[in-house]
Amino acid sequence: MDHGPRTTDYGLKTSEKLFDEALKLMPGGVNSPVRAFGAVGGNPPFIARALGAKLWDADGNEYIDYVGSWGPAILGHAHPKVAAAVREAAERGLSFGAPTELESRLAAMVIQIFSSIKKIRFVNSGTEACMSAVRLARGATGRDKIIKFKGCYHGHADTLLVEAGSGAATFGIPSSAGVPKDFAKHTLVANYNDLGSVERLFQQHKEKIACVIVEPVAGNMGCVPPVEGFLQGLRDLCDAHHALLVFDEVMTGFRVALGGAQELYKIRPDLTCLGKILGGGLPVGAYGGRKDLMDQVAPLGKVYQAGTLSGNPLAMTAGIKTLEQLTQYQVYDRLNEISAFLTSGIKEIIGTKKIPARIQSVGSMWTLFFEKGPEAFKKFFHGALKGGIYLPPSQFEACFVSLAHTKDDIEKTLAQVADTILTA
Ligand code: KE4
Repeated sequence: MDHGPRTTDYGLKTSEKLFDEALKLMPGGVNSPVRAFGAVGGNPPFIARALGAKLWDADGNEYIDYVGSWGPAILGHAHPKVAAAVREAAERGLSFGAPTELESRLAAMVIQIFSSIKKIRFVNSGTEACMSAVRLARGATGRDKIIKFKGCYHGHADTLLVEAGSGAATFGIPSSAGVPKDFAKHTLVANYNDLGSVERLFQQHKEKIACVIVEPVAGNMGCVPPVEGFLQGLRDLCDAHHALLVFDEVMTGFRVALGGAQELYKIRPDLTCLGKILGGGLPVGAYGGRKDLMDQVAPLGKVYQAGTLSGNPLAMTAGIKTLEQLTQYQVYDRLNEISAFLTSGIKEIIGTKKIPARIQSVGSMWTLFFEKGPEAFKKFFHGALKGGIYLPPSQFEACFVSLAHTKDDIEKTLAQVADTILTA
């Protein structure tokens, strides 16, 4: 069994040395902020290789992986059928900037899976998907304002990088430098699972709201499921006020069910944003929905959106091969069963050891919340990492189980959690 790289594979470069070098070259030494371990301290392991549910870092340490590249690795890393198909596709050229049959094949698969999606546009990230869906909602309704929820994350487009200040419903306050107040003022912020805060915004801004964009299961404040009636309430409010309902299923799509949260909770959005699993680990995002809306996207309509590498053959190939695996018989029964083995095991540990913590989950996405706050999470995180369990380095992220996690992986994880949670 190949146990990943030896440190010598990288000329004795340890993660620490690699991080020192990276810090000189890239802001924070990373290409996405959360990877820098800012919320938990310490230096991030530099990953050299991954296979199935395992990661190996540049120092040769092995981990059981519950980040899964923040969701895409639902099959496990380097699935042989996906990797082989991408290798073959690369031999035929990496990108053409011209239509290919592969795009139509993946589009047809998604449209088959999501009954609310009649037409789809591929982009390169979840950010692009959400940004474009919001632009389309504004273009189609002629309205400028949008409603998002505090704690929900839809990528880093200016109009969505906006958090409420305190208070239930307020004008958006930029959560990043560089977002002009003039942009943020069109982004209204409500409280997740609080329909009243949404209703008040619709009352205050009659006829001015283009859409409500929501994570149908929140994953970016840790895993927070929708309370009974919340999603249907959003559907009803959007219908009553002639606004569009946009489900950001970048994380939940193909995750909480093959057809995402809209399948699980039986709510039909007008537009859906997808990403992560859709590309199987290669950069793919997408937005899609009602035909009368999607036909307003260039070149057919007046809502402009474009992308050099959108729909490129390698990413399409990875997506097609990933969905081929996910559409097999009883895949989600298997995934949910192994996930429940983990989450119920953690729940039992918390209960018997009387730990002030709680686990929240929907299928194979879960978060262990520490009531004593970030310090407790930080201790737990590092204890788990030392014990070979790789978790997201932030209390406010979701963990993911893959189809490659075995009973043995889960038993090892539970033993480590039982050990480490006492130190938290
Ligand atoms: P990307 O642009 O990162 O592909 O997708 C943005 C996005 C949109 N919508 C949802 C619900 C998302 O969760 C994301 C991205 N998720 C984060 C982690 N929760 C990606 C990790 C990171 O930022 O490095």
